[in-house]
Amino acid sequence: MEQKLKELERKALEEVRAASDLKELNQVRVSYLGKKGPITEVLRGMGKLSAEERPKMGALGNMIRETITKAIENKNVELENEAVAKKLEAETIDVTLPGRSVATGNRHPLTKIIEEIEDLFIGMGYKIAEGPEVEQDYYNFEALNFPKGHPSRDMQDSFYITEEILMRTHTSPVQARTMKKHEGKGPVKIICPGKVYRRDNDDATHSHQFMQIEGLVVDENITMGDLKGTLEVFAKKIFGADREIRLRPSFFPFTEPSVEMDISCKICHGEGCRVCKQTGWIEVLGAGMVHPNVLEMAGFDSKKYTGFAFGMGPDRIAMLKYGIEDIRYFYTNDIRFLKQFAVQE
Ligand code: 2NL
Repeated sequence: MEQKLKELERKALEEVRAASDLKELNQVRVSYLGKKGPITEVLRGMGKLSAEERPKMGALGNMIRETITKAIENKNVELENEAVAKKLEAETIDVTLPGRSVATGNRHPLTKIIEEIEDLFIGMGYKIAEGPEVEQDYYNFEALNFPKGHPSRDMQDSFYITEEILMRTHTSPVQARTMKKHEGKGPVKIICPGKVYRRDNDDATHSHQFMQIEGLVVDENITMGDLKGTLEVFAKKIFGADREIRLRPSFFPFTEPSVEMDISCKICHGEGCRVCKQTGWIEVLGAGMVHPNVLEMAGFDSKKYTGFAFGMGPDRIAMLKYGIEDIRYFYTNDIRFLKQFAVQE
């Protein structure tokens, strides 16, 4: 009996050792340690043994059971550790691999310029005003002192929808509308950015749709000095602190007096070059003191109130600032062009 038990122990331990996974190990446990297992079966024959032998065999049987149980427990831990190690290995992340880059867009150069100008004027207490692109003749021309017979009122120069309705040719109607809303009371201090439309044949410097930003201040005691100081701050912020400005007399129907502002040429510092057409100066915007007729039509007392206004084309500003040679680049969505403005955000 002793030999049979020892043989069983040897075989069981051998099978435990050979088990390659938890399922196989469990089968070994069931087959050797179960109630109907071979050890119980052998010990059942103890009745035939002498009273002396019986407890010895019983003790041996229990010892063998314990040895096998221990072996199974150890093997169990071993197999579990192995399974965890295998899983860890399968799920390893190589943190040294290069990351997948995320494709990002960037702001359009015109948006950049417009937001930069907006930020500057918001910092000086201006509000942003917007209005319709499909506009009445009254706000686009009449309320701005554009006389009947002015060439910009020609069918050839504007996109008319009816006799009285057209695509706005400037953002000035937004200013006329905003002034009217103030019901004769200042101050008005606004910046109007937006799309405008002209009946032009597109080329390197003309586009039938482009951008405009206008500014308007109406209050008591507003002078040409306020206009000049404001324009100087603008020019130095957008084009650089080393730029000079120059105001030249000009004409616009809605301002009197009217001026045009030039900035000193950065390329030649006033010497004269191709960019500034040998003059040392580059034209940037138009401006002036709001015409009394415009103030009166908008409901302001022109004896009490004065104001200044200015208007510029962000397309032109961006072309000057970034050295862009063709206005059509802004509107043809060539990603190679647009991507050049992705940096320095
Ligand atoms: C230019 C010139 C200018 C204005 C726009 C304006 C608006 C009102 C009253 C008076 Cl409601 N003026 N706007 C004044 C002077 C010049 O724009 O060459 N823009 C590209």
